[in-house]
Amino acid sequence: MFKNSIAWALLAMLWALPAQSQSNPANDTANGWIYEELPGYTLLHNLIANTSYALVPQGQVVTVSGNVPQISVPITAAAADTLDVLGFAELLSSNVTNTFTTGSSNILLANTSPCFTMSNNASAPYTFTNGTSTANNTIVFSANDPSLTPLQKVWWLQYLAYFYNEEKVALQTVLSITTNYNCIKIRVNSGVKDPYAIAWTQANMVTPQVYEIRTDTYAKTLITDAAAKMIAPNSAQDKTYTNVGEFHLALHGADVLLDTTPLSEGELYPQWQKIMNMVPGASLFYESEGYYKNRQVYRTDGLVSQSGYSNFPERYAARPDLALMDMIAIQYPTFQNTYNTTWLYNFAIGSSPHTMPANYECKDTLAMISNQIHCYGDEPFTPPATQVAPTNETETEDNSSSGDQSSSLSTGSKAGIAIGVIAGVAALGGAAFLFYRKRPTAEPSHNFYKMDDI
Ligand SMILES: *[C@@H]1O[C@H](CO)[C@@H](O)[C@H](O)[C@H]1NC(C)=O
Ligand SMILES: *[C@@H]1O[C@H](CO)[C@@H](O)[C@H](O)[C@H]1NC(C)=O
Ligand SMILES: *[C@@H]1O[C@H](CO)[C@@H](O)[C@H](O)[C@H]1NC(C)=O
Ligand SMILES: *[C@@H]1O[C@H](CO)[C@@H](O)[C@H](O)[C@H]1NC(C)=O
Ligand SMILES: *[C@@H]1O[C@H](CO)[C@@H](O)[C@H](O)[C@H]1NC(C)=O
Ligand SMILES: *[C@@H]1O[C@H](CO)[C@@H](O)[C@H](O)[C@H]1NC(C)=O
Ligand SMILES: *[C@@H]1O[C@H](CO)[C@@H](O)[C@H](O)[C@H]1NC(C)=O
Ligand SMILES: *[C@@H]1O[C@H](CO)[C@@H](O)[C@H](O)[C@H]1NC(C)=O
Ligand SMILES: CC(=O)N[C@H]1CO[C@H](CO)[C@@H](O)[C@@H]1O
Repeated sequence: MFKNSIAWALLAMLWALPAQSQSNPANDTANGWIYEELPGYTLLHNLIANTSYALVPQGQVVTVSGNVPQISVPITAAAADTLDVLGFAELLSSNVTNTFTTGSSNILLANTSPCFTMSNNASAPYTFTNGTSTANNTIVFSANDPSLTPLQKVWWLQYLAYFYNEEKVALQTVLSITTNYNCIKIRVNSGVKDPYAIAWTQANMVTPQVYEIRTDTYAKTLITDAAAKMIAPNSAQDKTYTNVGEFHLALHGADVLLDTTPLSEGELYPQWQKIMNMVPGASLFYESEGYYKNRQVYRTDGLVSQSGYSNFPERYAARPDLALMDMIAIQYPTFQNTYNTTWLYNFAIGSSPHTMPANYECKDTLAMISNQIHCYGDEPFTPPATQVAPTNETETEDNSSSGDQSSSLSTGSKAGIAIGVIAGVAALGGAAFLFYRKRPTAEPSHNFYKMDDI
């Protein structure tokens, strides 16, 4: 048995040996941040936002070279201006969660974690934000960046931990989550021979309405690590569509859709179909597709707070192991029989999101990360023969491996579509991803918020 803990120990050793070399996974530029140990302080660089922080132990005075803000660590009070930082802070000690005394108004509303007591009348010397501010009271936290892979995102736990002198214990948590992720990735990929095709879709209700098929590194890595093929627009094609027929056509071969279109309260699958123009007469291209015929349309907001806010934007970046496990479980419910998806739920068959219990409690880190994933890497997973067969007619980015010649369009007409679409679509930017919305409840309406606008 190649058990998690053994794998963990190996990983830890791997990390410990080349302590100062470039292969130190805790100090890899690919993660989006690095640190330097300098006399008397630690210099932390956020490479995505291009900001740096000199972390000076409380009560000490050092001379910091360059125009770098000095921060006394551990910091004693902070505000949250981005939700995902709370999902990470939750994995550190209560000494960390207790410092989050306040946040912007939409964060105070949308926080789903019981680990924080934030008030709208407190003030804090530092604000964790997703932005590019260089003000010396702002700390940019960029784990949400879609150019990071799931496993690169989890290293931001250590970035956050540096502000609290908890980087050593954070490292263990990162390695433990990484081990679980890699174990289930290996198991599912060694067992699946005929992969399903998954598209991550999102309609944006700008005018004119546009439809997006996500192609970023995060989405692509999560889907392929779950042993699926990612449906992606052909290379000459922009990832956003104004023409709904072209959008439906691009979804050809999709067995499963994962959708993050923002919906208003009370909007369910029928309303979603209208938004996606999957209604009779809109186009010929969707009715025969696997995702539509087999009702395989999933949403990420399957776990909501008592007041109806989705837990996914807060925790998905900190818990790539659960995000991957969900992506596997929607395809292969028997992968681990004891696992119920954390966030993803089948929207097309009318499943309901789970509401967190009123007595949901803040647990310690170990309790948070254990007992969910049980994985033995040397036990390859075999999909049961009773599973619906993949459509196997997929236009994926990787056109070489899947031997598919199913598209009825010539390359010339594809390029024509691409040029038409590119000309018609205003640049949407990489964002447009994490909308967190209030799910339907019996309570009065709140406004909903787009995370990227925070
Ligand atoms: C981290 O990496 C950077 C460059 O990639 C290097 O300058 C720095 O010394 C490294 N820090 C540690 C502690 O290894
Ligand atoms: C990053 O910031 C430094 C100093 O603040 C500046 O010199 C440099 O041009 C910036 N780099 C980028 C890519 O913005
Ligand atoms: C929290 O901080 C106190 C005081 O610095 C320290 O004694 C305690 O060990 C810390 N707790 C954790 C879980 O790190
Ligand atoms: C802040 O609000 C809380 C209730 O949310 C209240 O108990 C407290 O007295 C307020 N503090 C100040 C300084 O207004
Ligand atoms: C920025 O830091 C300097 C000294 O390091 C301090 O004098 C100044 O008040 C700080 N500005 C803000 C907005 O906190
Ligand atoms: C999964 O969900 C089912 C049905 O709601 C429940 O009976 C079961 O206890 C759950 N399993 C776990 C491990 O939470
Ligand atoms: C896809 O096919 C085209 C033309 O057949 C080829 O030029 C391109 O390299 C292929 N792409 C991949 C990722 O295999
Ligand atoms: C799917 O396509 C691949 C490559 O053409 C082929 O090897 C495989 O047998 C097909 N699977 C099914 C279920 O048709
Ligand atoms: C500076 C920074 O971290 N910006 C990120 C904010 O979040 C969006 C995604 O929602 C990223 O695209 C940005 O890079």
